[in-house]
Formats: sequence, structure tokens, C-alpha cells
Amino acid sequence: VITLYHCSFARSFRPLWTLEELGLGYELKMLPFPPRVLAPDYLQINPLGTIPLLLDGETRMTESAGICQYLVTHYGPSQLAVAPQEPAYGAYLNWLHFGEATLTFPQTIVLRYSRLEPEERRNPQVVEDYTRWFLARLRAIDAALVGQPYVCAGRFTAADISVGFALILADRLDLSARFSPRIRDYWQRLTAREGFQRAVAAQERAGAEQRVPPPVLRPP
Ligand SMILES: N[C@@H](CCC(=O)N[C@@H](CS)C(=O)NCC(=O)O)C(=O)O
Repeated sequence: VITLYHCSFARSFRPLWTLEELGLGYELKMLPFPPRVLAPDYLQINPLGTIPLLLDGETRMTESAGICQYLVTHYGPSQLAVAPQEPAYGAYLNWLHFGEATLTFPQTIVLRYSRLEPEERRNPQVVEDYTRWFLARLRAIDAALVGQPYVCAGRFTAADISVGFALILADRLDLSARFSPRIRDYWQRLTAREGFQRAVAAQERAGAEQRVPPPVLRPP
């Protein structure tokens, strides 16, 4: 059985969304955020204290984009993966990893210095600088969407899940008003998907059942 350790709307949302798009069975273990502080027992399972953690037999993974790649390929064939023989293979890997490595990194700095740190350690200058960094990097996504509904291959893939999570996080950081019209349309197209809606419902249901406090950021 696949087990996913998850905090609401954190990076582990990427694998959760992927599991729902694939229609796979899984067990969702909800944790309060940050687990390192609020669920210290979790450190015995994952010494990094980070989520996601995905367990699948002997497989153990802690990188959200890597987990998406694993799921759509290992449990394929699926249209969510782009095969090495397809022309869009390079673009697919690029955007899949861009979502986390380039887009989400500056967002976590915004999150930390606008909301997570105690008042006296918050820093509006850092927040604005990394907000601009994030929005500047988003221009690459805007360009990728010219003439196509998804970032590559002319269809919805795991790369859209990776980038899409960064847009969802941006919305929760109150940055969506600064999206370009093309990015806004794309983000709405992604969040209208049934797989996305099922992932949101799954985390809400599991959070209530497991009595885990709601997320730090406001609801969408
Ligand atoms: N690159 C990793 C980052 C994982 C990560 O840092 N997750 C954050 C949440 S979004 C976390 O667990 N932070 C809690 C902490 O550092 O204590 C991924 O994409 O999964």
C-alpha cells in the first residue's frame, strides 16, 4: 500500500494530487505544520521532519516533484507522464523540476518571513524581494503557455501538477492578484480539474478524521 505523509496545501499536495489523478489507492497520514515542532514523533520516520514522505514497499521518497515523476511512470503507462521518445520529454522534465526548484524555493522564503517567523523576525523587505523573484521566474511559465493550454506536450501532465502547486501556494500567499492573465487562466484550468478537487476533499476528510489542526494559511 502507498502511504503519503502530508500537511494541508504543503508540497505534499503534489503527490496527493498525482495519486488522485491516477486513481490509485493510498493511505493519507495528516500532520500539523510544521511537523518538526508539532508532531516530533514524525522525526523517527523522517529525520528531516519535512513532508512529503512517500512509502511504497521498499521505496521511500521525500522530494515532491520526484515522487510525482515516480508515480506517473511506475504506475503508468499514463498520459500524465511524457515518455523519453516524445519530443516534449525535455520540456516535461524541465517544468516538472522548475515547479519545485525554481518556483517554490523563493515562495518558502516569502512564507517564512511574512507568516511563520515570530513578529520580531518578520522582514517586509525580504518578503517583497522574494515575491519579485518568484513573479519574475513565473514569466517563463507565461511564455511556455503561449498557444497551448498546458506547459508541455499539449496535454495535462505531472509537470502541470508541479507548477500548479506553486500557483496554489502563491494564491495562499496573496500573490495571485499579480498573475498575468495567461497564468490566471491556466491556474483556473488546473484547479477546476476533478483530480484537484478530489485531492482537496481527501485532505479535508483525512484532516477531520485524524483531528489535525487546519493549515497555517487561509483557505482558498
Ligand atoms: N524539496 C522538497 C522540500 C520539502 C520541504 O521542505 N517541505 C516543507 C513543507 S512545504 C516542510 O516540510 N517544512 C517543514 C520543516 O522544514 O520543518 C520537496 O519538494 O518535497
